[in-house]
Amino acid sequence: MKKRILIIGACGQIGTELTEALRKRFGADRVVASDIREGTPEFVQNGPFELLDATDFDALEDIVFRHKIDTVYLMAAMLSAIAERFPSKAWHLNMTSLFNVLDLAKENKIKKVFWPSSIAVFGSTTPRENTPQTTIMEPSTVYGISKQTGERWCEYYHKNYGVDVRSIRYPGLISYTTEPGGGTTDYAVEIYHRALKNGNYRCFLKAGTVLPMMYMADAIRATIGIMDAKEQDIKIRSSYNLAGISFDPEEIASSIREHIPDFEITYEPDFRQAIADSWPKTIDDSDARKDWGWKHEYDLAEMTRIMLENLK
Ligand code: AKB
Repeated sequence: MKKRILIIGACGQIGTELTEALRKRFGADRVVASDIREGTPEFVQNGPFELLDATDFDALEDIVFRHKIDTVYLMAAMLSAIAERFPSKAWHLNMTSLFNVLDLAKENKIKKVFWPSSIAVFGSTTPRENTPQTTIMEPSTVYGISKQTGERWCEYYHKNYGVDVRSIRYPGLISYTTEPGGGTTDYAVEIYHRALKNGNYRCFLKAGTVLPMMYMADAIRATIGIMDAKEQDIKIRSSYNLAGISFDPEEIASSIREHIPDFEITYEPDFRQAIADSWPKTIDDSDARKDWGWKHEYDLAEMTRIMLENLK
């Protein structure tokens, strides 16, 4: 039987590009995009689209039945910075949507699940350089706590109910198609928009704040790569560390100056600094490389070239 895929949160930063990549690969009619908000007209016209609140189990089950879905990518979530403003809403969305999807898989109504975790699962007691796959995890944000809890539940559903759930811990993601919404790493996208528009950027993180990041094309390849891997090759059912590039705001500003020599960056750290300070600087992703062949492609210079060229 041919795959039929549902993407939840398809209008978000990752969802938009993931939908496009999966539609290219499997055919638009086999990939149902869904979101709590209506997508752009082009997006909705390019293939099946459903309005869906991922916390509503019955609505989700109805879409799964109507479209004969076998694989779900659950991309809806409230990110780190915004979740600190709405802790209980964030917890409700991030956890209820996960349980809804895992329960459908447990009842065998879907066969395979992708669920994104994040570097936010780590905390200030985690080793920050080359952060290992298995290490101390004491997240201090609502988002991080929800992702760490989610990882434990994914592992539990796999071990006890045989659910084929796969996950990666995304670093900060950078893309020109859709802007991120409410994350701590969002500065690394905003900076390109402002560089082109104003020639300067006031950064909400301090100079020297190194964080793990990744160009979106690499993240999409990783997402599809882990879902393509043979079931027996997926040895970790909580979530895999995933690394691309790590840099601080100064380094991204310097890479922009290669194209816009007068570009200026100033610093006005806010509450997001404390979140960034609790996250790793670099990640050891050797398990993902070994188990399912992960390898990143984009470096900072190449990403900057692509971002500026496309945002222009
Ligand atoms: C955020 O900043 O909250 C996200 C993430 C690292 O998961 N981009």
